Order: sequence, then C-alpha cells, then structure tokens
Amino acid sequence: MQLISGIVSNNAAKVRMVLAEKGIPYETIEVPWTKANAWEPKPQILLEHNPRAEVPVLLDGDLTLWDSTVINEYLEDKYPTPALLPTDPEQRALARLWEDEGDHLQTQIVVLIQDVFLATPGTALSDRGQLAQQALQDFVERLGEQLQDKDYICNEFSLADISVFMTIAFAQTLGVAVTHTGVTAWFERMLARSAIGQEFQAIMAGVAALN
Ligand SMILES: N[C@@H](CCC(=O)N[C@@H](CS)C(=O)NCC(=O)O)C(=O)O
Repeated sequence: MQLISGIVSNNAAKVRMVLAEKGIPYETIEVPWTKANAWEPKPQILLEHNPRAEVPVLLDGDLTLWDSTVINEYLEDKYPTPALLPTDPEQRALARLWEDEGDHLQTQIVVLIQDVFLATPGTALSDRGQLAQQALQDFVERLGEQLQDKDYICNEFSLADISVFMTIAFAQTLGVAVTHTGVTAWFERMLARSAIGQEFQAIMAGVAALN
C-alpha cells in the first residue's frame, strides 16, 4: 500500500493517523509544500493518480482512491479491527457527521493560513480572517458541548475524533484560543494515543522545517 501524502497536509494526516491506529504498513510518497509555491510543482505521480491533483491518494494494488474521508472509510471496511466507527446506526451516523464537520471547518483554516501563517508578522486579520477565527471559536464551544461526559466525540474513539483533532490542532496553531476545559482534556487524551501523538509531532516538525 502506498500513500501520496504531504507532511503538513491535514487531510493526509487524517489518513496517516488511521493507518497508524490500525497498524497497517504502507510506503509514503511525499509531496512537498513550500510557503512560496504551496504544492506546486506537483509531481507527475500525483497528477497521474488524482484528477483533483490533491493529497492524500491511496494506492492499494489496482485500486486508487483520493479524498481522506473516502480513504478512511475504505480502510475501516478493509481492516475493521480496531473499529473506528461505532456499530450503532445512530452513533455511526453522528460519527460521520462530526467527521464531516472537521472537514467542513477546514475552509476556515485555509483562510487563517493565508492571514496568519503566510502574512507578514504583525499584520491585522482581514475581515475574512476575523470571520474564520469566530467560526472556529464557535466550533470549539460546540465541540465542548458534544464532549460533555464523554471521552471521545461519539463515546468511543472514532474517525470523527481524528478529523476534528486536525481542525482543532491547526486552529490552535493559527491563534484560535482553545480554552474550553472539555476540549483541552479531549485534546490531551488524543495526544496521549501513540499513533496520534507521534503523527502530530511529525506534522509540527514538518511545519517548523518549512521555508
Ligand atoms: N476533500 C479532500 C481535500 C484534499 C485537499 O484539499 N488536499 C490539499 C492538501 S491538505 C491539497 O492537496 N491541495 C492541493 C492544491 O491546493 O492544489 C480530502 O479530504 O482529502
């Protein structure tokens, strides 16, 4: 199995975390990201395998898949143990909903990457940036309400936690205050999982090494 990935890609990280949680061996084909040119120039292997020209892409024998959610659901079906979706239909649907919420908020993360990470230090947030920050702040509160009395978003650790973790991790790095005690406790719980903690460290090292 091969994963066309990017160390700083939140979507690729979602898949790497699932591969690590399930202990699936794979080979990484790394696509670099730079501050100046983002993902360009894209390698031929990415252009050949994904018409969207985005990471992640999973190559498994004759099968080529893209989109982190589709890939993770495939991995869940092919390697059901340990389970990363609840069996109860309602909880399963809610896990998928929260997984999608994490993805949905990524549009706000992209705005803050422009406005905070790539901006000249000291530049004020644009109107768009302020709205993105507020949307993420609101999401932190909503997540806190969902986590009440639960260790994980849908009780058991699931694909939802992985997707939302990446959003919260990036939001925090981009200056969104994550102070809700339920959310900070959940975040620490996530980091304490070796698969998640190690992957998170690798992403942060990748970010620190960017030029
Ligand atoms: N819905 C896709 C989104 C994938 C995506 O946006 N990947 C970004 C990296 S995080 C990318 O490769 N972007 C390429 C580009 O912006 O040209 C998924 O969940 O995998």
